[in-house]
Amino acid sequence: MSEAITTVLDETRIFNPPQGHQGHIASMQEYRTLRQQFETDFDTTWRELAREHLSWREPFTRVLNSENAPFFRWFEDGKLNLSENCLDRHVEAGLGERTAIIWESEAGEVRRYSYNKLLSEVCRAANAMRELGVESGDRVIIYMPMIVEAAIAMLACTRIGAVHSVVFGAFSPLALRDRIEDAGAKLVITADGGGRRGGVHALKPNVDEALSEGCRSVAHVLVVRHAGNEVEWSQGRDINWHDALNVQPDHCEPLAVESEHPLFILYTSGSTGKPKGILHSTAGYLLWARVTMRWSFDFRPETDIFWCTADVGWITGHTYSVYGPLANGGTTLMYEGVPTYPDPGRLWKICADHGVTIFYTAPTAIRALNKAGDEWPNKHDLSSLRVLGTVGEPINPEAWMWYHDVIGKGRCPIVDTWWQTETGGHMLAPLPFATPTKPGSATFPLPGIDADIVDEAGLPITEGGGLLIIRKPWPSMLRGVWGDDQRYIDTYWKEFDGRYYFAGDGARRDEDGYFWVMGRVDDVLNVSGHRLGTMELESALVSHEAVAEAAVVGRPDAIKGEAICAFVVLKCEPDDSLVEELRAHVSKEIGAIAKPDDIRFADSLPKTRSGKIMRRLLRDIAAGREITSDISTLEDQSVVQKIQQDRP
Ligand code: 6R9
Repeated sequence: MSEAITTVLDETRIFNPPQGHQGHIASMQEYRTLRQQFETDFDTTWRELAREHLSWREPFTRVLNSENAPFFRWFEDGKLNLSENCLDRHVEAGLGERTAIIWESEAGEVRRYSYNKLLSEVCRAANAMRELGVESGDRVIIYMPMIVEAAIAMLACTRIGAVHSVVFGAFSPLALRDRIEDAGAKLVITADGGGRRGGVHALKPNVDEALSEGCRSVAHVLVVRHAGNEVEWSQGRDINWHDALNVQPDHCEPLAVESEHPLFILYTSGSTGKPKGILHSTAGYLLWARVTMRWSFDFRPETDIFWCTADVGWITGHTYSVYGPLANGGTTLMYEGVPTYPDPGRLWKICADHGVTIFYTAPTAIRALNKAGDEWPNKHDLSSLRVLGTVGEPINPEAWMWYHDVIGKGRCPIVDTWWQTETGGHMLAPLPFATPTKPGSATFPLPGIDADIVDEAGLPITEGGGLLIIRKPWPSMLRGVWGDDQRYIDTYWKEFDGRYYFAGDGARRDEDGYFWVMGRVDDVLNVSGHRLGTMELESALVSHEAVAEAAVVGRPDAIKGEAICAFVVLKCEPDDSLVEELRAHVSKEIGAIAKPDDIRFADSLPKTRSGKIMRRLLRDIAAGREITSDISTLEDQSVVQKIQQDRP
């Protein structure tokens, strides 16, 4: 158990919501009534919500089709277009001049896109993509920095029914190649590079490298000129984004697609094999993106300036940097740069400069900024803030309290939102002006979300620890794993024989019924809020010629939540340079976020007689803890002593 978790176990403080403001869901009484409504009249409640919040081209009649469970279909006979819901709808309502996106670069340049401007750019991009042969259902990879063109590219895909797959810009060429191939993408949209720490993080060269082998499905690469770095140009294949858009009309008829039309694929790590392509579909995802913005953040599109710091390469960036705010006709902020550049006050300066009202970030950032000292936030006027959110990993009470006291000055409710790439949007979260909060708890399931904590046999736990599950389907749930139906069933539905969605997280319920998410129960690490599979890391390590065998575990880290600790058995004698070489190798295979923090060489790995690596034991060793696991099944008892002696 990590330190964050042990302190959470002792947490008893409770904070009542601020008085004097009514949230979209105004009280716990209203919350309970709404939950009850979903309970007793599931179909009607979802039907009304979907009719109220989405603009339909063809209305749906059927709410949920469970005939082919767990391949659920929502609102299946309806038709709509996502970009129309995020753009045209607001322009038609007279909001065309409202700011949709505020963008700030690391160097301090600011650009504002009104809904009118965003719509015409999206139309041009959609027309350009069509001209390049992209058709409805085709896959498009987006490998970009945090620039407005990333959001434009996503929305343009949705306008013509293309399926986007955003790949985080820090992923390596090899990781990018895997995703391009798995998705069978026709087009890659990228930029020359992005701004990072005062320099340039080149992207286009990574695309060139990724495409140098395989990837035969890719016909074109659209390149945004942004950072100004030199890039090579492959005639016929590479196309300048600006040139392509400039010649296009700023009107593009949105394609009405079926509710279940695939919207995007987003790759995420699991406990086995390569990252899986989580598939989301159109109507259900969009509905929940819109509704959770209101329920969990109390989003008021007329007045709020919403800032989610997540990169669009992650699900949080999809739902809460782009689709959620735009589906509501509100203003979202995008920042391209690191949070501590040029100093640790940067995020707070941006909040002050733009009058950010709702701020959403990850515990790892909160901890790092807390460590940098109170003088940084105290230099800036944070009085515009009214709601503070957190996501990505369990937040330790200390970080929560700092966020609450120093950033929110005790005025702003903290919304700790638990959800996953797979869930599409928030599942557990407080309602900012209704739910009393406890530091470290994501409180309760949102209305309509039938989440529970059960024991291994699937029986509900009234108090204490167990596994987090979701019983009934919900509109924004994943629709499958791209190209691998069996993996979808095996990963999420097998654990409880198809009865519940298995989230892969452990959780505890306290005496007041609050949920406390404790972290993954599978072999997935959470490093600074990023999911990494131990298996993925291990295969990257063993692909190095010097490595015979590797086992990777997480160890508690005060800032990152978890650090990556690799135990490596070599084919040769260890030498000092090998540690750095292996770290660089993993970074090249996956990306810089996957670089192991510790590499420890061992003669052999502790295994059970049946050949399973004893990860719990390795976790104890990595954390420098006393060994608590039962090692009686260990094949060779001397291994433990040897590994412990080999401390770095
Ligand atoms: C949105 C996102 C999902 C995993 C999830 C869990 C952890 C996310 C959390 C949290 C505790 C929270 N997680 N939010 N743990 N409290 N508020 O992060 O998606 O990248 O798919 O990660 O992150 O372990 O299972 P994703």
